[in-house]
Amino acid sequence: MVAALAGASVFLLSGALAAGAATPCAGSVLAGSNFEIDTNANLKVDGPADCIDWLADGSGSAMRAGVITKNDLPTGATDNSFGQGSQENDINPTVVTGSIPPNKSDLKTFGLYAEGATAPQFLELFWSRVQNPSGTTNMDFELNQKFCDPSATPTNCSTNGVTPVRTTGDKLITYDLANGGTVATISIRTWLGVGVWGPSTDLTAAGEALGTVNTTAIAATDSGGLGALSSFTFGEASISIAALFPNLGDLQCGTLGSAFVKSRSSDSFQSEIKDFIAPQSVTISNCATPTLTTTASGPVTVGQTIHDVAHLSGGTNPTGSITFQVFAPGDTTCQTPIAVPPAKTVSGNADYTSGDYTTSQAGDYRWRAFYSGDAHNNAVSTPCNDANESSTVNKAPTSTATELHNNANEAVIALSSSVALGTNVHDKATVSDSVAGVDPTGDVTLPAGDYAFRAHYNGDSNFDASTSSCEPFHVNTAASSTATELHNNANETVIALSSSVALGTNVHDKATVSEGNAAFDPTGDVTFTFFTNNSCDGVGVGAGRRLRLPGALQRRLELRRVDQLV
Ligand SMILES: [Ca+2]
Ligand SMILES: [Ca+2]
Ligand SMILES: [Ca+2]
Repeated sequence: MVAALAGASVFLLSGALAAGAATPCAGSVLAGSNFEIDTNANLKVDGPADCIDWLADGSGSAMRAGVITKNDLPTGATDNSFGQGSQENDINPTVVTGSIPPNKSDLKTFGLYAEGATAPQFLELFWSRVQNPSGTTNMDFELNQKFCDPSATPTNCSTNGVTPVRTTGDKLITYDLANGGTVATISIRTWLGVGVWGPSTDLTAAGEALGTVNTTAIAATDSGGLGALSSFTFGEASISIAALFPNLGDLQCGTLGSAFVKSRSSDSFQSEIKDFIAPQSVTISNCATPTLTTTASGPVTVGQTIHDVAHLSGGTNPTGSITFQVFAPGDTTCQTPIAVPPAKTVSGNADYTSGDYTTSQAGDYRWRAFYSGDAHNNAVSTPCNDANESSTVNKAPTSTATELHNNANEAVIALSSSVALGTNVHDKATVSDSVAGVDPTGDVTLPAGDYAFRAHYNGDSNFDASTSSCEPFHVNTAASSTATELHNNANETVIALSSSVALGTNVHDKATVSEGNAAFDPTGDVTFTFFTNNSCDGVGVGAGRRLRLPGALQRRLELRRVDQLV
């Protein structure tokens, strides 16, 4: 059953308000139409050049372009039909599988055609059936606004999963042929809000429809692929579009999206409906469908405004409004719209510009535009990711400045100045930008040179990175003093300066390095020099042992990071 719905195609009636039909052909046609609803219904063109029929031309030709046909499931045990007792007002008729009884119409194919490519004013319909049962012939074409598609959301299917849910204003075209009759009565009913079909209007009597049946067999070669048709198994009808949408040319237009046919047991409208051919997706409309394209602004820098321009064309004196939606850069499928008022009042086919939207992120903003439609024009909108429907927003520049501070008193240390050894300092980085309402985020790093700071801001999704100037400074060395003591090797006693010792005494010298810096301990070497005079004059003799001071002492310049992001 579902498979029977596959391959749905669409035909479109549009612009019906624009122009009249061509010169009517000299044949059996509905007034104003060129489509042959032959007294003995057939599919081939019989009349002169102005005439048209289901086939592109005379005997042996194929279906003309634009004809939509839909076959029933094969006749026999796998055919589907409505369950016993189903009738036209049922909103959820049951669907059953099985052969159609010989006293009922076993449907074969139905077809539709919109007469007039650019200015259609007539809708043609045909039905065909396997055999001609006794009794009256009653075929109902149901035209719905919604099409049942089990794979769509929503499906728009009734509970049987095949026929669509009905909408107020749906149409039912009834084709009723008396037993032995050759001219059908074509009537129309409208689905009412209360959930029943409204009263029948006889379109045949009103001159707004014409329907006939084949009284002789139609050869397979003249059937456009329907196969050989015995008498009374092919019926055709022409209906004025104005009858489908009665206010045509006045106030209203309408659109129908689904068509299917079913057989009814008798002239009684309440009688049982039996075989059907599953719905076909169609677009039957007397509304103009304007073309809507757009041109989004950009590129700009984050924080600046963007807008969209909608180009409306092809409408029939369009009125109504155009609204705009914008979608943030991450919303690549347009899931979360941000309305950009004001809605623009439409007055004719023209360009309409949205309000400004102030950006807050770098990236590609997406736009959609929606035309409301009006009494003569269908609503149209641009899809997500339509051409020219994105505004590029670039990152904003930043600058980073630094200041060196003394921890002890927060005083700013001037560039290239000197501080005492052991001074604790920290660097303060300030990231600046010129975008109101959007602030940079991210990190500032302070990779210290030996004696300079440079701050680097790594940027974020909205702001470019920036690096401060080099911030040099100098750390002074601290003072130290070195004192010596002469020791007697024998007893480690200190030998006073300028005193005397006995000949042969072994002595050594001890050096002490002192400094007043609490943060640092001195490292390096002490070199001893022995002099043979009493005044350390000259170069000395016999360099003594060179000693290394306790080393690997830690430098304690402290680096601190201070975030002051604005
Ligand atoms: Ca015909
Ligand atoms: Ca014909
Ligand atoms: Ca069927």
